[in-house]
Amino acid sequence: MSMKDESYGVTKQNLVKDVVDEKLEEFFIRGFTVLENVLTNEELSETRKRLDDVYRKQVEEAAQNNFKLGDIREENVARMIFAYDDYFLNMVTNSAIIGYVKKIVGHYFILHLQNGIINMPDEKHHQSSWHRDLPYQDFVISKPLAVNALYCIDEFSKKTGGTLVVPFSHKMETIPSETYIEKHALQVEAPAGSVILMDSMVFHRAGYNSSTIIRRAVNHVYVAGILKQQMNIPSMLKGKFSDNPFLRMLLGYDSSEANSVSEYRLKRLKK
Ligand SMILES: O=C(O)CCC(=O)C(=O)O
Ligand SMILES: [Fe+2]
Repeated sequence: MSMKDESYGVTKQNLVKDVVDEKLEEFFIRGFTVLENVLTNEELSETRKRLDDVYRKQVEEAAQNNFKLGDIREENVARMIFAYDDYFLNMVTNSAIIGYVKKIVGHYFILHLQNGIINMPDEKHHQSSWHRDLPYQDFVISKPLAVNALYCIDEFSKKTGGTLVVPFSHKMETIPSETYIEKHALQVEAPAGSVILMDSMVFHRAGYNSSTIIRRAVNHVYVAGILKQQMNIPSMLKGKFSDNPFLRMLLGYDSSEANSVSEYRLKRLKK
């Protein structure tokens, strides 16, 4: 037995059998972990191109409604990108990620959001303010209700503005002081193609991009089935993908509220 295996007076210890367990232990204790090599280089170049295209489309949509995304601090964020380009459903349904989500929030979960973040060189991004992805929530809970999968589409480093996180902050009701954050926040450094798996209650923010490359990310929040979606995804998709039972659950087709007691009971009758 090596020194590091010794313990005293301990009756229970986590058991780590494989790399998934190792990552999960890190996730539950620190609030986040990094999974490398989730996307290939080909997928990354395709994603960059398609993300920029969807963003352009959303800029045009705003223009048609006579405003600029910058007017509402939405510049360089593309929302619900899978509803604009099916290609982005691959990230939502990635089997490795879904495997983790099941182990974290349980078997019944829905997609709350999918955002593309375009962190431009030498520009302050709105996501660079400290926040939780379940905003305005100030509780502590023993099991996560929500988990983020933040895909690094370009390299995350100190220079490119990798995400900053406050470890363990999913266990704190309030955001720690500036002094504490200054001392203990970490900046995630990860190669393009990695995924940051994070408890949605962890305080985090996008870093400042002082490089010359664009630092893109695609963020996903998966929530326990009792929570809401950021937008009404089923109404946005108009039935698309609803013939697949897994996608029905994930995209929220099966969790919309019944409009009456009769409708609620008729739904149960069909189950
Ligand atoms: O881009 C990042 O580093 C963080 C993005 C983020 O916090 C978000 O999309 O909620
Ligand atoms: Fe966030």
